Amino acid sequence: MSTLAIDLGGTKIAAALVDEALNITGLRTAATPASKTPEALRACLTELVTPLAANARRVAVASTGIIKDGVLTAINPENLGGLASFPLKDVLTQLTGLPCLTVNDAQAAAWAEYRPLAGKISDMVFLTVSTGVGGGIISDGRLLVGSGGLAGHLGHTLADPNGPRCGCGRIGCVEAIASGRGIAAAAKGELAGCDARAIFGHAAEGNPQAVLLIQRSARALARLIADVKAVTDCQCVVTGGSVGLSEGYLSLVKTFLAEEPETYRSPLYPARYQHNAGLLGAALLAQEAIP
Ligand code: ADP
Ligand code: BMX
Ligand code: ZN
Repeated sequence: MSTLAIDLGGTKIAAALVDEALNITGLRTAATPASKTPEALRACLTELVTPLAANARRVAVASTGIIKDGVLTAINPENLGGLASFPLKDVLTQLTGLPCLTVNDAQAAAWAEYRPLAGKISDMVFLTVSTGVGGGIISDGRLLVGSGGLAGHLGHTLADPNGPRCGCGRIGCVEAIASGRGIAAAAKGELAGCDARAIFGHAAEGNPQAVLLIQRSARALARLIADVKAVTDCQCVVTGGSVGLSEGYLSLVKTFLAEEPETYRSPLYPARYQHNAGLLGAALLAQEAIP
């Protein structure tokens, strides 16, 4: 029987049924409520999962935030409209009556993307460039979660000591510069108030400020990828998220990565499962954990 898989991001929430062969049916999406209080998120999840639950054996949630013991704790609450914490597992168990697995979204996506490569490589890093910048590390064939769930939060490493303050409290995180929110926050003048999607549109039309904002993001990501190579000796890096998968972005990152010494370069690939990597990774982990 299927898994009810949910991908909860800072901008959108997706829910679908995923079968043993990873076929996705009944995909439903909603905008993530930007509300400090948990009620709006609970209502949104109720709306999304209710039509799907009857056909599921288990629930699998890939979510933004540090996920520990089924609870979401935001490292950057600004990505969730100020929401700092949410009892994901309890809410979904109550809503569906089904057993539930919860995992960080980028960790889940890393697992989905690694599965087809298992046996060929042992070390891989997944990076999502989306509302935030998230990461998942596969080391020696295993997904690193960490004792507190923090493993792989690579968006909160340093990009620029003189950069903007990140919502996590640090100064100059990669996320504050490279993410969709980071790109939008730096926009000025005629681009002030635009979201990252609109800024990509302006860049495609040749707007010089938009082009610079996207270059700034891609350069920060390339430097992160070089750092990640030094830390993990990964055999490749896979990228996802709406910014990471947008037209031309990965080739720009590759151009900046080529400026780094060869030791720090990794082959870069777009996510094979595109925007569904988080959903599928959570479903795979739940199939393994909840027979
Ligand atoms: P989530 O963070 O909820 O997983 P996404 O991966 O869609 O969601 O990332 C959301 C961010 O991506 C927002 O900053 C949004 O403006 C930006 N975005 C959405 N679509 C595009 C696009 N086609 N090109 C570039 N950026 C995009
Ligand atoms: C943030 C952090 C990570 C998450 C990453 C990408 C929060 C709420 N989230 O760094 O846990 O993996 O964003 O999340 O602190 P997304 O919403 O962009 O997919
Ligand atoms: Zn940060």
